[in-house]
Amino acid sequence: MDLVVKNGTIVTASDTYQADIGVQDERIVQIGQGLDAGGAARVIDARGKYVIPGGIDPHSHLDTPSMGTYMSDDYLTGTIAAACGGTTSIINFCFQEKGKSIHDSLEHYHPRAKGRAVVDYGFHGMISDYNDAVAREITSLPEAGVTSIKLFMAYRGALMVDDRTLVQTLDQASRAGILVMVHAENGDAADLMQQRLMAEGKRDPKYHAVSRPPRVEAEATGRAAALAEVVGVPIYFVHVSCEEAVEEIRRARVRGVRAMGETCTHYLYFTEDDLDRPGFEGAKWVYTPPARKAHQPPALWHALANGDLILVASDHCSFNFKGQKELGLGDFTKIPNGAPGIEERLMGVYQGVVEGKIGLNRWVDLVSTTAAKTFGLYPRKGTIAVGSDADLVIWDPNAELKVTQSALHQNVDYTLYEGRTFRGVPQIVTLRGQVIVENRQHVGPPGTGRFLARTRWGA
Ligand code: DUC
Ligand code: ZN
Ligand code: ZN
Repeated sequence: MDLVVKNGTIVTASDTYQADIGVQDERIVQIGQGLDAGGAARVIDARGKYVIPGGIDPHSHLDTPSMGTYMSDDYLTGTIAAACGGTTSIINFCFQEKGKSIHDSLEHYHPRAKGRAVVDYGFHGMISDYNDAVAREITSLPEAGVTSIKLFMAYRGALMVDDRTLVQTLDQASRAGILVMVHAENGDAADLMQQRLMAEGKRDPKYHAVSRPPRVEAEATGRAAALAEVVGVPIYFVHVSCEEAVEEIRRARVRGVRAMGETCTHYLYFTEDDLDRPGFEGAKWVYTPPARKAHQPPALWHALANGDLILVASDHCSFNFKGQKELGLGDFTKIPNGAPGIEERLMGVYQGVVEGKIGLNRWVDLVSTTAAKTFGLYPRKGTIAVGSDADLVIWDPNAELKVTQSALHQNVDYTLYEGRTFRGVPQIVTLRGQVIVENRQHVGPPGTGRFLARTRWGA
């Protein structure tokens, strides 16, 4: 055997039990009590620890241009941070440049990831310049291993698509086994509010939240869900930030629509008050949809516990405070939208277990299993079973980490969680049986990650 993990408590989305795990040729080949570790190349003693399937982050942005600047994490730094946080697979958005096809964007991103990423990676298509040619090429994406695509209902005059484009894409994509992901905010309303606030001299980061209140998100969520219902197809809502949007998803589901929503770690922790931190510091919390009022994080935890929301992604989208967030000094509409969080995600959601908001198995479901099932990776990823890839996290439930920017691995000059202590820390991480993190440090060369060709929705 290449690796035996002994004495740990295996936690999957459905079960918690004590057993050893045997790994050979990148896969789990045995699970049982008292496995013979004799002759194994490596033995990990996981006594007193949880052994969970590697985290799957289905929403990250690396090495991508945005709002006149460039994200600070590339496929090396971003995936090292992911690995150190217990994530062994990511699905990254491939930005479609104006005048280029979606296949062009895949060709652009493949060499950026290959030889650099240290965890496995897949790609989402992303439509930012819709035209007939793009419409025609959508159906061929699964042949390239890409079975999901994102559309924007926000960012009027830039990325926003109209309802015609949305219904057309929903129709075409779903017939090809592609899941449509939607950034649901009413772009016209947000645009008008931005203009009004700027004209009134309201230019500070805190007005980011004022310009796109919950109803802006809920309106688009309800509309997109209704259009998915009319077309008779599933729909996936990225970065759900508020109970009003959750309510629209729930209503759609009650009507029989296959509407799915993710939230992101930062929506579980931060509020509009963070956008109003002294000086310009609030710019660190400018992500879209924005941080909400204080009653929203508990409502989102509740939605995760009861199944109204199906998973937690990072929406990792890192810009340095110095020189990048500062582009929006004096004009909140120019602050690059996004925040880092790829490393903090598993620990951030685990605090819900520590605090009794969710159970241990639900945690695994939220950070790994459901993403694998939703995005065509299960059961190769997202569980601990014979035949699955040996992506394992040895999780110490008693260790604590005081989060500081310097204690993390992402290439950005801040963390939203500075000074917080997380209980429950990933200690050792394996990718297909190879140890890539030990004592919270990345070990091994760049390029251990492989492209994940994903199966079609519903396959
Ligand atoms: N949407 C994202 O998913 N990430 C960054 C900004 C945005 O609008
Ligand atoms: Zn978005
Ligand atoms: Zn995003």
